[in-house]
Amino acid sequence: MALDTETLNQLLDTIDKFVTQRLRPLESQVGNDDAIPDDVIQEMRDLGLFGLTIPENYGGLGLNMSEEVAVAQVFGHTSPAFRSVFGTNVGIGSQSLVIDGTEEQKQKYLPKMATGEIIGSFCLTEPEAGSDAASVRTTAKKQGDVYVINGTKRYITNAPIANLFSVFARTDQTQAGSRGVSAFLVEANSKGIALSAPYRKMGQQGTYVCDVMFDDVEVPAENLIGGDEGVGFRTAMKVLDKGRLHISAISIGIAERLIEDSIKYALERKQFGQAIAEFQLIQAMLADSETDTYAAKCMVAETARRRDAGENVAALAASCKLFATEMVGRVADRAVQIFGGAGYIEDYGIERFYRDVRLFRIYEGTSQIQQTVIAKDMMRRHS
Ligand code: COS
Repeated sequence: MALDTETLNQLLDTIDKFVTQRLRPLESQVGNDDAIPDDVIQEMRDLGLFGLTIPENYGGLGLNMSEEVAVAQVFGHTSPAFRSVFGTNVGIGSQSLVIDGTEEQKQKYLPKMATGEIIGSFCLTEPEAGSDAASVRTTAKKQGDVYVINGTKRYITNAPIANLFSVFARTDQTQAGSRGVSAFLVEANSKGIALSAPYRKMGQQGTYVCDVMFDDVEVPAENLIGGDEGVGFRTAMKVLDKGRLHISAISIGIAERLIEDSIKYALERKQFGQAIAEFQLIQAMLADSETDTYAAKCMVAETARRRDAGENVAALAASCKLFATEMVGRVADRAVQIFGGAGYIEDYGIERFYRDVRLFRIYEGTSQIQQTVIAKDMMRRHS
């Protein structure tokens, strides 16, 4: 249910203050320590951030898509690692359950996800199934009242701190593609689960990512999401449609932050006897970034509105993700250029954002996968 305007504005204001006053001063520390302080995570719980999109009847705030992207944009004004802590509960770690779970499954897990007591994590990618997500090799074989899961999931965000995994595994060995895949809720303390060491990454330090290995892990049959086999891939795609809009909104927020930093610097920094903002070649970069960001903002707001109105926005969400994530890459590149030497130096934080945003063009579907989703939709509509 949509919030009234005043309540939404209050929420955005609270988050803006938290981001500006509490998180921004910690960016450099988080980048160096590769960890989010525990007290910050507790404050996120207290603010209700883990439950932003979980329906109200399960203890969340039940934000619709338009509200979610508005919040995500504000959260984009700081390092993306902060958002990642609660990002899986708001997005890919909870939405399989929210969208396709049974009532019993929702009642069992969602209230604790809304408070942040349970952290959810989305296990789709495998060593041999990245962009080709329908080719998952992880198996789930039914034996009496349980499914026995075997396989490896790769690059799983928040796996090191997760309590609950949404796992996509093949229940029908005779079906090679998407139709043999089912989705499961697997508690992280189940016997037979092992985690790799956390990955060391190009950017987004403070975001936790590792592999998850399943060795004869027994999962109660009632943890098959929605109770039906063979529809797990579709569940994953529905979750990703939403996730792609969320990532687009974060990209917009970061672009806004980088523009703010760039204009401030360009007005202060003097060369040839004047502020570099006075030079038209600098102005061109600022104007291109502003225009790029505005375009992405319009796309995302419109697609979110259409999703809230009940439309299938799979291809539009792909367009948003393609444009917004490539856009923030351009904006970050221009920010480095405007800062010049300072843009390459750690102390200014610009190079950190430059590295952080690179991931957006890869995870939750690469830019090339978004292009294929868009083109497939075009061909379907025109055939
Ligand atoms: N919503 C609902 N159902 C969807 C859907 C969507 N957005 N997209 C596809 N489906 C359904 C299709 O309707 C089809 O159903 P039927 O078998 O009942 O006809 C099924 O899913 C398979 O669809 P399709 O044939 O399009 O699947 P492909 O194997 O061609 O793959 C891509 C589609 C490439 C788009 C998909 O594999 C993908 O998104 N890959 C990237 C994965 C990704 O984002 N990974 C990141 C991991 S999370 S960080």
